[in-house]
Amino acid sequence: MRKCNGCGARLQTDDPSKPGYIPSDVLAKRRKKAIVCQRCFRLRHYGEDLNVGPLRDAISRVRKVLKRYEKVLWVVDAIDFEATYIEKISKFLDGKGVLVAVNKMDAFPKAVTRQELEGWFSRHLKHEYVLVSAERKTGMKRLIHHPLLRGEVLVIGCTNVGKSSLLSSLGNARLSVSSYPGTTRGVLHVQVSKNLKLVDTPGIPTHNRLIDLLDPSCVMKLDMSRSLTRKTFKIPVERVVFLGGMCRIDVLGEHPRPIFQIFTAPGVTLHETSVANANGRYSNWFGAFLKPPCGKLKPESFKWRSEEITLEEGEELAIFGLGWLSVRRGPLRIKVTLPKNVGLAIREALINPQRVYESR
Ligand SMILES: Nc1nc2c(ncn2[C@@H]2O[C@H](COP(=O)(O)OP(=O)(O)OP(=O)(O)O)[C@@H](O)[C@H]2O)c(=O)[nH]1
Ligand SMILES: [Mg+2]
Repeated sequence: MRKCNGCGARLQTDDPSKPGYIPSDVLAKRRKKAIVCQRCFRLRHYGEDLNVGPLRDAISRVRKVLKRYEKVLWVVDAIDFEATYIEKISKFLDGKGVLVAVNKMDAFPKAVTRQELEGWFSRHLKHEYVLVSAERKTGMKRLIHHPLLRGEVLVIGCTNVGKSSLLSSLGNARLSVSSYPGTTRGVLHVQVSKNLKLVDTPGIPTHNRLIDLLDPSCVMKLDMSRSLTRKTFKIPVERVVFLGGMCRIDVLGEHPRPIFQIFTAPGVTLHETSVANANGRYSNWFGAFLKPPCGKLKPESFKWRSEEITLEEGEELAIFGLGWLSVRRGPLRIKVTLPKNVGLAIREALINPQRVYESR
């Protein structure tokens, strides 16, 4: 059975709503040539994702393939680190040679030095790692000259971290890439050099990133992988900041004027308002003025939770799949309201708050 050369799904001519579909006349015409399924064709040429259903059994499929390989390149997302450098994957890798590629380094603001980022990642990774950007092709030499990358190496990681982008940048392949989690559906081999073959795999799904809750066209509009936007807030208590309609931050507490910055995707509306406005107008703003979500969803389409959190100066709150909040002058006491399963993590500031402030 032939495979799609973009996403690795087994080609089939029966069901357009399932992975790997290709019309039978197209398949017949390209009998001996490289071929992509209808979904990959549309992704490449029209930038649209045909929804072919959720990725099923990715974990068991990846674990099965993993048995055949001794060496693993684990790709994680630098701008969604806590959501993608996870125990669930780490525990599969016992006994394997592991190198971590921390991808999307280009998305950080230009003012941040490589040294600062190196320092932070060296304190937060338990494995050997290389900082890379598949998009800008930086870190590629350090990656391919790493002693682990010889022979056949399996590439794994959560969905949407840039595994296929990295393989396309390293090798002479054109794998399908999109901002929607679950693009790759099967295993694909890429010969990078005489001595190195990398093997792409379907991403391991997460269920706690905001991008896991939105539909493909909305995730594409968010443009989470472009350079992040950042905005500084210096606001009194009892004000509200919205990150689109999906995350509401109420500033609480006694501290007169905390200062914080929000780093998020260019497509996310950042809006500060009064509590009265936030309460009264939210459902009209949801998905219209406040994006994401997109389209006709209502707040009732999601299950919500609220959490009160105090952050000190130099700390950040990572909001999985959405961005992070960094405290410049604290303490900052907030109530965060967001969909129930979206993860939060408090961490040491990734971008030194002093430095960010200076560079504004
Ligand atoms: N800014 C930036 N974006 C990147 C980089 N690498 C990948 N992306 C973007 O990240 C998104 C996901 O890329 P893919 O290569 O499809 O990711 P994947 O890990 O193969 O995803 P799945 O196949 O769903 O598991 C796309 O929108 C890419 O353009 C990078 O180095 N920098
Ligand atoms: Mg992929």
